[in-house]
Amino acid sequence: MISHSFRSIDDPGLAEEYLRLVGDSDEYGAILVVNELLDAGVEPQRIMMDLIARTQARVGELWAENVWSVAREHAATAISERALAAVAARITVPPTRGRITIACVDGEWHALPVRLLCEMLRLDGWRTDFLGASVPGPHLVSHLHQTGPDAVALSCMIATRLPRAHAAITACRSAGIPVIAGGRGFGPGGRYAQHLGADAWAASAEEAVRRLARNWPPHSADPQLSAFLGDEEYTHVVRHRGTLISTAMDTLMRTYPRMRGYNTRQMDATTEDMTHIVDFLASALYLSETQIFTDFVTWTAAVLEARGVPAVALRVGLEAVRAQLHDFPTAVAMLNAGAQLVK
Ligand code: B12
Repeated sequence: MISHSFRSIDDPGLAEEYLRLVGDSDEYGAILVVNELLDAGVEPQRIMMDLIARTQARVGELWAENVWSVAREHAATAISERALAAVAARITVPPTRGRITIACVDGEWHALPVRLLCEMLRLDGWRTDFLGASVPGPHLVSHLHQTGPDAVALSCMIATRLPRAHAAITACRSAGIPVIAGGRGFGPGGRYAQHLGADAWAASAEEAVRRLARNWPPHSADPQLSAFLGDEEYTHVVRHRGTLISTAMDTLMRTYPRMRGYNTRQMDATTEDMTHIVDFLASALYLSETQIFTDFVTWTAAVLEARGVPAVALRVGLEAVRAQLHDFPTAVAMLNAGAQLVK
């Protein structure tokens, strides 16, 4: 039953009510709120950024804190996608600026942040080609050859995808198309984006709109293109990824007795955590950036704590990977730096 009527994005209670609706799988109610705001003359950009995007960030926190289940997060995200589509469907802006291809890097499934970006750019007069989640590099490049855009907007929300992001950035720039990068995977202030050769980076869709509206294409130096930054340590970790994970699981089983009582779901979650340890380590090695790994450890420790998993489990997991990499000093140093963060 709908008992409210919202007329401004700053209305008291709007954020909580909208979060309640998406958390209750009330798609009808959420879309009604969005339509009410549009009817009251609220700018669509404000609805997208201040309501839909902000709510999604809150959904992520609730999931990380173990207050909301994965299923509830998925349901809420599906409603956010529908609410965004409802806003987009109400407004048509003729393209006046240029054409931009928008895609997530290979293996990156967070499509909603770039969908928000896509709609914000469309409202600013760009013609957008939205390719969505996980676009393999070669397919992205053939799309560019077919459509000849003025820019590529590439999203990476999880740092494990950075090596793929690098290959994609290199391929786009080799095809003569400048790249704007974004998403939290590119690190604080987007510093990994620059390292990987992107022409520009923006923290948010609003910033990207401003960045692309002025001074585009950028006058970047001729790129020193190299599709690969990894060294011997990175190559070893990637090549032996499966063994590193399975051996670490065996070691955990021996050295962390509590695991012997795990049910299938707990075993799956532990395998996923071990997989993340190895994948974030590989990315950190690829970019020679210890912070990629330490940020991951800090985040994982908080997520595990919220789920009642003691810190010692993560420490033992890090140790189980380190024991297999004693001939690789950079990897060992990164694993040690991570272990120091786990109290
Ligand atoms: C929904 C969601 C998912 C959904 C995505 C569905 C979809 N259709 O998008 C699914 C279930 C697939 C998912 C999966 C995973 N997720 Co997730 N997810 C989220 C969640 C809750 C919301 C994402 C979102 O829509 N955010 C809202 C937008 C608006 O966020 P935003 O970052 O501010 O977006 C802006 C900028 O990033 C920027 N931007 C983004 N891309 C680009 C690109 C360009 C070119 C530019 C200029 C700007 C730009 O513009 C956006 C708009 O302003 C976040 C939590 C969060 N706080 O974001 C976690 C989150 C991103 N996920 C996380 C994780 C860990 C995962 C998984 C690894 C979980 C797992 N165990 O499997 C997988 C990884 C999947 C993969 N390989 O991609 C973590 C990442 C933590 C970390 N260490 O990096 C987060 C932060 C959750 C958390 N609090 O811990 N996830």
